[in-house]
Amino acid sequence: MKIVDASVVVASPGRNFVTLRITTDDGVTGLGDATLNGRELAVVSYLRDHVAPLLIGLDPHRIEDTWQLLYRGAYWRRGPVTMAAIAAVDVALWDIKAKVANLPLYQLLGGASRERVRTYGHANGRDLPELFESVRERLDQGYKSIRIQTGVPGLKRVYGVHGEPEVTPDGHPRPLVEDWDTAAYLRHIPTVFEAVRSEFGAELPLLHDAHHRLSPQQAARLGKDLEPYDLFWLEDCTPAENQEGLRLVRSHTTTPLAIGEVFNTIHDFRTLVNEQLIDYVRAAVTHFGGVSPLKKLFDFAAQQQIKTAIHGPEDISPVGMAAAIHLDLAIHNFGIQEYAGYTAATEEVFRHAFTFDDGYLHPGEAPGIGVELDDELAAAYPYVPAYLPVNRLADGTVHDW
Ligand code: KDG
Ligand code: MG
Repeated sequence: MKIVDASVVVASPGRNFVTLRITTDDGVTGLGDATLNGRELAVVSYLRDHVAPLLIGLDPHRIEDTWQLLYRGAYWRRGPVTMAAIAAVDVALWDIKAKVANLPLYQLLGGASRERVRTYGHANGRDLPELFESVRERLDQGYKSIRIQTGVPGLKRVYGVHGEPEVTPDGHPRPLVEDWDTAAYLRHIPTVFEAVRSEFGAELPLLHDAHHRLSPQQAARLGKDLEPYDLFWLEDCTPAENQEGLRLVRSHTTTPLAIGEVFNTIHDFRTLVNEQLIDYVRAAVTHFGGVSPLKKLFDFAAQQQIKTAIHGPEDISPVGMAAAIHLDLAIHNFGIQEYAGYTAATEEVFRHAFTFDDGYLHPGEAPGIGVELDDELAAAYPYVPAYLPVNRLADGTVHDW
């Protein structure tokens, strides 16, 4: 069996998605997600110009060898563009292998370790009434665990509480500018969790994403202040490329910590895992080089009783999400899966076997990862230039977003 084609489809059914399709001489196809929010076309070029020509003629069954060839063979290691491109190849090859075996991917990863995959959803609100309404909506949809993000008094636009994107007079998009004040945030967030607990009770698992905005000292204070509200986790409390900074946070709080959605190799987690500085590893299949390296990370994390929580926002396509759900079902140290859901247009472009029911996901029993891409429909949603927001302090200084 040989690879005869590797082509890239870019579609924007509500937001941009980049999908790789690999085809074999037997006519079997596999899909991989290569979406890198705000930098999509860099990965498209990496795949079309540099990777696709190398794949033609290779045996699609040699997944590990192809992964090593793309990772080591580029000489230039790591980074989100490279690892998103490699991830798309890895997942497309797993899709092909599982289709040829006539098995859903999770069966090739060791089979099911559970019946269904627990999820959490997002609740957002500018103020408490809006937030409570959003929590109720998620509960009505079946979610059993909920991430809480709110506005902060005095700040106009904050992460998770969406604003309108900005456009230059000639129509080119600009990053939305949010504003930030760490002191106001640190004062406000514990009062939000106090209010949510008194409205929704002690038992509802609650999460919060600090989105890389705090120093280790500030994160330690927030973790301590949130202890009375028994969070499921506090996410990305610091920009954690400074892995050693988590020692300070960890030594001051028992609030569980989750980190890793911007990481793309196991090396980014080395100190965090070896010293058990976090409780959940949060990398995405799509940004971490695929199912093969993510499974290795999860096995490494399991040795320190660390659980998994694959990144699953709206900007991971249903292809990346499907691969994640197969992995979630198979591994032993699964923690929780983020699932933000998709627009109706996205659901039409990407037909998927995975299901969301009563707050739980299941990958389905279709051979492969269980996703088909409708090319004709995809062509009706061309690429739309778009950026992630940026963040500035009151004096104009750029802050982490
Ligand atoms: O593209 C950026 C998003 O993926 C990110 O902001 C989402 O933090 C996020 C999350 O936890 O889902
Ligand atoms: Mg996050």
